[in-house]
Amino acid sequence: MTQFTEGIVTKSTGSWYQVLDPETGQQIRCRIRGVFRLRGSRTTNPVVVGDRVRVETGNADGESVITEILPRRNYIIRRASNLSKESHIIAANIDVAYLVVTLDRPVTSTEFIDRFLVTAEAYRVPTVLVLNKIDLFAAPEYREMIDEFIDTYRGAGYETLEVSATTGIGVDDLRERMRGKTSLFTGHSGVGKSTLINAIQPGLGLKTGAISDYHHKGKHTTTFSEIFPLDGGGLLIDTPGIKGFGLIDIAPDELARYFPDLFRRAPECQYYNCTHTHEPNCAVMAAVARGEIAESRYVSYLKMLEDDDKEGKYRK
Ligand SMILES: Nc1nc2c(ncn2[C@@H]2O[C@H](COP(=O)(O)OP(=O)(O)O)[C@@H](O)[C@H]2O)c(=O)[nH]1
Ligand SMILES: [Mg+2]
Ligand SMILES: [Zn+2]
Repeated sequence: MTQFTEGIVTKSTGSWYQVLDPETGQQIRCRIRGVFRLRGSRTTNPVVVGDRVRVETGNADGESVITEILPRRNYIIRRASNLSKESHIIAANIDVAYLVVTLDRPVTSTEFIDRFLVTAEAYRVPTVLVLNKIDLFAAPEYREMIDEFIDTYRGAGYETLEVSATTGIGVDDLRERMRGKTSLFTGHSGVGKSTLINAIQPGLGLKTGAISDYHHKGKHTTTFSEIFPLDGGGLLIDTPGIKGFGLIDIAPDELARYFPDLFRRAPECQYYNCTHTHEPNCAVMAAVARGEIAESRYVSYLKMLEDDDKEGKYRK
């Protein structure tokens, strides 16, 4: 007999989907109806992890089918690849995104971080920065570099946590924060997302290090985002490493609004439509000159505007 259930998509491979029934804890293997493929034509993936969906089970052929996607509260979207016009939604219905970054091995550039933060602002996803591998920077000569990083992002209004997945610094705190919430882990390949998740919830046994790095080097990544229910309540989304972060649907005259540290100053600019690039009496440029806005943040802003000029690369 055909029945309907509501659930959360916990894995999406493109050809089949896994849906968690929160009431029974059961994972249901599903297909989707072709109609979703058409409707989501601009994104490479119509159904994403974190989606709340309706599922039809108990069909005569034994196959469960996702029949409806409930409206998304928010999501993280990026350009599918450098030259592509298509977009890719990483996950939906996120309480907190944890952007895992490292200052070395690998280096996470401030431009990458700022691109992610702009998207998260635009699509209303609260983001916390997780500075992992802090154990590599225990020597006093690194303190200044770390403080500068933390000041930059705290100054912009973002919580920034110092963490070491391998020595356990900050892991209990993270686990507590994630209780009862849907959390997303994202960042470059190799920053320690899987190691961190294994530390937060021992027993998951996610692959880490060389093996997963190898997969991420290919043109087409062979791994997919996946959600893990947490023992303390809540859901954790692990994502494959991302190399770049192409912006989607953000117009140049809107861009500054997604830099909270810049936008705070904009009302004091002489011109209401100031682009903060060349105008006289620009309060944003003045704040950068006084060191009240981190230079790296302003440089990211300019680069994103510039990319936009070039054939609208990061728009549309
Ligand atoms: N020194 C140090 N190494 C770490 C830390 N976290 C992860 N690693 C190492 O970084 C490599 C990549 O980790 P992995 O979890 O696979 O990264 P992912 O690609 O982001 O999932 C592995 O060799 C880990 O052992 C950390 O806090 N400190
Ligand atoms: Mg990993
Ligand atoms: Zn201005």
